[in-house]
Amino acid sequence: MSGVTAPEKTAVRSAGSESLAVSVVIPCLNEAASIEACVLAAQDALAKGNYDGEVLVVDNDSDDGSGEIAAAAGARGVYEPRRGYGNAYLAGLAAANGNYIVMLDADMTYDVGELPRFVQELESGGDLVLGDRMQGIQPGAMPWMHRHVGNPVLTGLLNRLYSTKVNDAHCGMRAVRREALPRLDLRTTGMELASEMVIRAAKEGLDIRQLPIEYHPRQGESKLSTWTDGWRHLRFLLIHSPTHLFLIPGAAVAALGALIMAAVLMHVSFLGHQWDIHALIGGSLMLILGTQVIALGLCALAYGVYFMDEKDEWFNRMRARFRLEHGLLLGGTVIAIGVILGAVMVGIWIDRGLGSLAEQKLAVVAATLITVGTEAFFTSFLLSILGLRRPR
Ligand SMILES: Nc1nc2c(ncn2[C@@H]2O[C@H](COP(=O)(O)OP(=O)(O)OP(=O)(O)O)[C@@H](O)[C@H]2O)c(=O)[nH]1
Ligand SMILES: [Mg+2]
Repeated sequence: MSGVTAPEKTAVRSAGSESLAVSVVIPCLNEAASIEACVLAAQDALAKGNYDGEVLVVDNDSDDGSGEIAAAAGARGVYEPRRGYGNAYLAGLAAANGNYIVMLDADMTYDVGELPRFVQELESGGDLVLGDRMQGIQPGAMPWMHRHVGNPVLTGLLNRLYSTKVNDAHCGMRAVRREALPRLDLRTTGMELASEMVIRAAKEGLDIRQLPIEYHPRQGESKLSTWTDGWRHLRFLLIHSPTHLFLIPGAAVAALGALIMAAVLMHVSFLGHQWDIHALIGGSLMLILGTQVIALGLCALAYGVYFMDEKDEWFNRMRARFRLEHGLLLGGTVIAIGVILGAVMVGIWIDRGLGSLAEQKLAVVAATLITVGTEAFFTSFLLSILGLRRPR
């Protein structure tokens, strides 16, 4: 918390008896060109809406005097020495006193006059209200790559992975009910905080709403780095969904590998070719790798469910149905079949007087089964270990 005295926690809107207080939280890194105008506009919006509130500027270690300019304009100051959009917001959200928190950039790209619309959505039950800039981007406000590639691709991926329906996952103007913050449990330090809010809200089943808004050309220099920040978002999207990162690709590759192996062993011709040992080795590789990735995914899922409070219906159903012994039995059986095939191969070799042997296919199948079976066997143990100290 900053040392500046905070306003009343519960404010009364002059129009009625309903109590509320609004905090406008503005992260700021070297925005001397716009921060004063931004603070004044936010104060004006609070005054016009008759909201008893505060304008809070998080100075993210600016070296152009932004923090001082904001304070002189009447903002409540919070200083966060650790750089990063996420760090700035984590400090600002923790310091905010408003029951409703409106977030926006310090660069005058957003019209803070829209504040009442955001607050009204929270008042009517929304938990998180996102601005949607996509139909209101003014000329020169957003680079072509961000508008047509970065934002739609990352937002589309987020929607697909987390079953949300948002249009603009990275919009910097949004509003959140302060009570919802503990459930959001935000932790990221960079720009990916924007994605984290949406994903966490979706996972918690919060009421997410959207409001179309305009996006204006920025004043001052952009702090957004297309590739670094894009990658931080992508990385965040992937690592929070083991199902899409590991299980689906792993299962697809393993199934394709098994199919190729079966096709070779059953002499099925495909694309006018009779596929042989090389295809079998390729199929084996895919089956082994796919199984490995599935195993990692199951462990990641278990970790998420046990220790990160993730909810995964499928995992819980499987956990109720399968015990450690089932995994050991499955792995053990597959290993045993592999060993038997290996023994058959050795038998053939002995039969031929320990001479030259050409049972490559049998060798590949035996080795594959032993590998895959061992993977299943020990993954079952690892899953059990992960569950040993799970919260009850
Ligand atoms: N990128 C970035 N922004 C920060 C940081 N600390 C505070 N901010 C503020 O976070 C807001 C978002 O940064 P912007 O540069 O506006 O990023 P953006 O809105 O995605 O990109 P533009 O459309 O170019 O404005 C601004 O108000 C910054 O001043 C930081 O460490 N990195
Ligand atoms: Mg901006």
